[in-house]
Amino acid sequence: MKKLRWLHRYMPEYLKLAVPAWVALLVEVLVDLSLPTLMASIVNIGIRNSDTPYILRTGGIMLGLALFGSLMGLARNWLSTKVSQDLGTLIRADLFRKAQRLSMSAILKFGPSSMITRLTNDVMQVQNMSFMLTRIFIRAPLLLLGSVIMAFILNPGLAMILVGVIPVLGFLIWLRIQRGLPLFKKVQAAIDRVNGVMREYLGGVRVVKVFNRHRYEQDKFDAANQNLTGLGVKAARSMATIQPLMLVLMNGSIILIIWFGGIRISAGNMLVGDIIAFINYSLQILQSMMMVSWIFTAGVRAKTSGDRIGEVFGLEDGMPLPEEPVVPVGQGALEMRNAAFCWPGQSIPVLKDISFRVEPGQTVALIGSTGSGKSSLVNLFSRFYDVSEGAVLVDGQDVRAYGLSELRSRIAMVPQQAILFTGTIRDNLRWGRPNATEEELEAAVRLACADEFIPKLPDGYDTWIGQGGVNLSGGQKQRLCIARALLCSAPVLVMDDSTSAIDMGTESRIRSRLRQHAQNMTVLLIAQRIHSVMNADRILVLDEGKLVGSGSHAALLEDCPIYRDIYRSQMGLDRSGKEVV
Ligand code: TTP
Ligand code: MG
Repeated sequence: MKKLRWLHRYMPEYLKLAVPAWVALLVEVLVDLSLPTLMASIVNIGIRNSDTPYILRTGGIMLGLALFGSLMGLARNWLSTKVSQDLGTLIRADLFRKAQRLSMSAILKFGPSSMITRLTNDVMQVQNMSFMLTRIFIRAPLLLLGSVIMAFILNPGLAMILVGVIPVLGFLIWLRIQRGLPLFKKVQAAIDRVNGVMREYLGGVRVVKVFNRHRYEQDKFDAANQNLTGLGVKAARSMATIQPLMLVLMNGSIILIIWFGGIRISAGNMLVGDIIAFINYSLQILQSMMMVSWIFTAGVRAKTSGDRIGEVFGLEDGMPLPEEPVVPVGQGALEMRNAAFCWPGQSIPVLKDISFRVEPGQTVALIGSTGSGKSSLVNLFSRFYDVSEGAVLVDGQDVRAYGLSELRSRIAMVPQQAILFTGTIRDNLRWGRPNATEEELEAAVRLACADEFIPKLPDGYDTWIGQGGVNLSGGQKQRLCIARALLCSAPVLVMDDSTSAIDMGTESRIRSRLRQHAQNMTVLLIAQRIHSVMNADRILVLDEGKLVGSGSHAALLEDCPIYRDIYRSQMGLDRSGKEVV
């Protein structure tokens, strides 16, 4: 139950509507309980004495009560629907907010598909349960208890039959729950997997088509889907056996009641009306036990889902933040002091003992073979992750001393993967600064050389971009990402291999425009091509997580063998400097 503690915070809001629903329910139950007794009196008094006015009067009262009960039922239904839908909405909103606060490594703990299931399907289960709670939870025990009491009042001897059967039924329900719980946990995990396969397929649909892997993907999906079906059926079956068993037991006890009641009536110890009422109460007990079994089925699912939601709420929020964040001042100096970095969950550091400094306004390039840790390195400045040793400084202050949004608003980032969002080009560009003017927007677009293609698109700036920017070319996407970052007008610009899909001519145009119009900006530029880095103020060479060279192009050619190798391989020269054919 500890994992369900997160539900507490929704209780005040929930109870506001749930309590009136329960009051309405209580009235309904009282009506239900009074009807069989009234009926008994019609049989015992009215029919026995042929007292028609009595029959009509009592019948009228019964009708009135039934109508009133239905009205209450309507109100209660409205309230339960509203309260459970509201609860679902609140939980989903909070889950999304929580997901936004999580650090990268925390989000990766469950993976995107599971996070989505948790936010949708799992919340739905909890929502269902809350609906059941306001509809039948109070009703079932009340009806059960009331019916037992009324049965006792009518005839204690016969009521003993019921008292004998109810614990057996209770035990049956308990037994099923024990079996059901672990099964439903597996069902939710299976939903995660189905979502996962679908997500992966949709994300990589082009690759699937190119490699003609439809059959493979279909099989993968079928396997996940079959698995879900199998588990779902198994879980539902394990719960479904309760109902028939209960029916057999309850109908058995009604036979006993009629049997023993019959004997009593023949002996003149009991009235016919009482037997009718008694059977009615027994049926209500049966009905309420059924409700209890439904609610437990829903409860078992909701508990599993509630735990899964609780796991998300239980994740540590992002990174430890300073109590009193420092206000950033400065023009955008970057520095690393003996920084080392390990990916979460791994023991081998991907960056070792890195120290360098970038002065405000400088352009520093970072080059190194793939996997050498360039992206990992720049991620540290925006504090997507924390260093495991040493320090990362922005404007002379440790990044851990700033508030996260203050820090990140100082560093405009063009990530290695050109990620765009559903919306128009204009929406996407304005991400970093929603209130940017049209002139600022166009200036940023010109710097990124995106003015070369945006006007040619069908709707220009209002062209709709599909999810992930599917309707643009790689180079177009990269240019939009550069413009988006430039529009933030942050003092630091980090470009992670963000011109890899842009042809050399355009790339050098972007570089010269940046040099002319953004002289004050500190630029940290990652690139694979020597051409892209040659003109930087300084070039850092990264190899297997270590900084192996730092200096100008000419200096590095002189004294950094790794840089020389990269240069030669890209110029088509062999080690001795001869052209390779
Ligand atoms: P990167 O820092 O991504 O290497 P890179 O940017 O230099 O490479 P590229 O030019 O191809 O963009 O990765 C460095 C190491 O970190 C690499 O061995 C893989 C590892 N790594 C993880 O373990 N988890 C991750 O999420 C990422 C991105 C990298
Ligand atoms: Mg990279």
